[in-house]
Amino acid sequence: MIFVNQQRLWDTLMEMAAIGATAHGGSCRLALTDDDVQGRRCFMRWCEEAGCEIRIDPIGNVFARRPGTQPDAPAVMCGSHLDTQPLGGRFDGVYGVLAGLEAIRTLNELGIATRHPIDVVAWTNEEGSRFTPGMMGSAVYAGALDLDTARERPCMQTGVRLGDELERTGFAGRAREQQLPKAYFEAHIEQGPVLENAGVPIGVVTGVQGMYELDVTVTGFESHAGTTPMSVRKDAMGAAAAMIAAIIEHGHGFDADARVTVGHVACQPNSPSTIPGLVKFSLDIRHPSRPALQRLVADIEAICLQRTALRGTSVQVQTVAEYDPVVFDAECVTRVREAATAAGYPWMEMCSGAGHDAVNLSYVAPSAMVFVPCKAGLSHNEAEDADPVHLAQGASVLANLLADCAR
Ligand code: HGY
Ligand code: MN
Ligand code: MN
Repeated sequence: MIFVNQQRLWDTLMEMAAIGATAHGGSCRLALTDDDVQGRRCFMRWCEEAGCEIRIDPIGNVFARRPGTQPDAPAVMCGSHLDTQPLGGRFDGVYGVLAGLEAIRTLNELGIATRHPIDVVAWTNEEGSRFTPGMMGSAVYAGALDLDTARERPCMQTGVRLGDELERTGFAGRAREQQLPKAYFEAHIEQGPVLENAGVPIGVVTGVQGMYELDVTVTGFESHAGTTPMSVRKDAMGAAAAMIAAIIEHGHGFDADARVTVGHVACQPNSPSTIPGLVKFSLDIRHPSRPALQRLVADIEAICLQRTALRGTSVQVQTVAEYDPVVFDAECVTRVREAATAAGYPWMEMCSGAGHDAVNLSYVAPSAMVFVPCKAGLSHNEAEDADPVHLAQGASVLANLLADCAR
């Protein structure tokens, strides 16, 4: 059995968390901002110090390779993301990347060589907080999203194109991946309360629930707030507010597994005394069952059309990304279970409520995930926290998975 260095993993996580640290103990490294770049460069330096070769692909994914003894053998890959939510925690994504680095440092220390190379990957823009859709770098890698489409996506805050940010930051790489990995493993905090409530340190993740990301655009007509009678105004905000209230209500009533979120709203011209002519909002809709998810999305589209008729506005609903529920590779899941058992850690099987880069990787390579608990199940919050012991246990499981699969 291989056991990683708990203190070194924690110190590395805290050093990364200090980049873009927020007022209440979290991190803010939005994709391809200067803070994200600083985090990426720090990761690259650590990997080079651990003897890895770095390559960067055209969407900015960073691959750090620990060479194998048979260089042409396909790599065993692990990874996650270094970008965060605007008020993000210190562990979401970062843990999976730095657990991979810690696994490599441990293999180096123990003098363990593997036949297959091991790749640790930091995927670009997993969070989708500046540019939608999320899980973007892994989607482009897996061929689920076209590179040119991704490069054209505008920043929701400033309008700058993602492609321009890749050029500005020097992360529009040239590496074209020739060979798919033998397998992909991603370690992550659970981001929910299941493991903590069960008192179990390791989640063996069997799949991920389905998800739709939609953009809704409500178009009205800008006019004066004081002079335009209520009866004739085309109020995009009035229509959007009615839609959002009805959509969220529908999510509450649908069933216990439904998840419906409006997390981003933008209004034009965003001035108190002008009736808004344009409102855009995001829809994040999830469900573990594919038929139920499709019913939920169809219901919500119908709600948008009904509410728009009320205020003389028009509505456009655009699908930004859609993911069916994923079932991970049975052999990879078995490997996770066996690695946890061999290490002597209690484990339980579970489905992920959050989306992960492993969803995209599962389309092109046998994949699975390892979860560890987080405090009170809290994530996408600055107070997100995790126990250093659990983090090391998950990283030890990952190290054994990588070493065994790459042997
Ligand atoms: O939204 C999610 O599930 C993840 O943070 N990408
Ligand atoms: Mn994540
Ligand atoms: Mn996240």
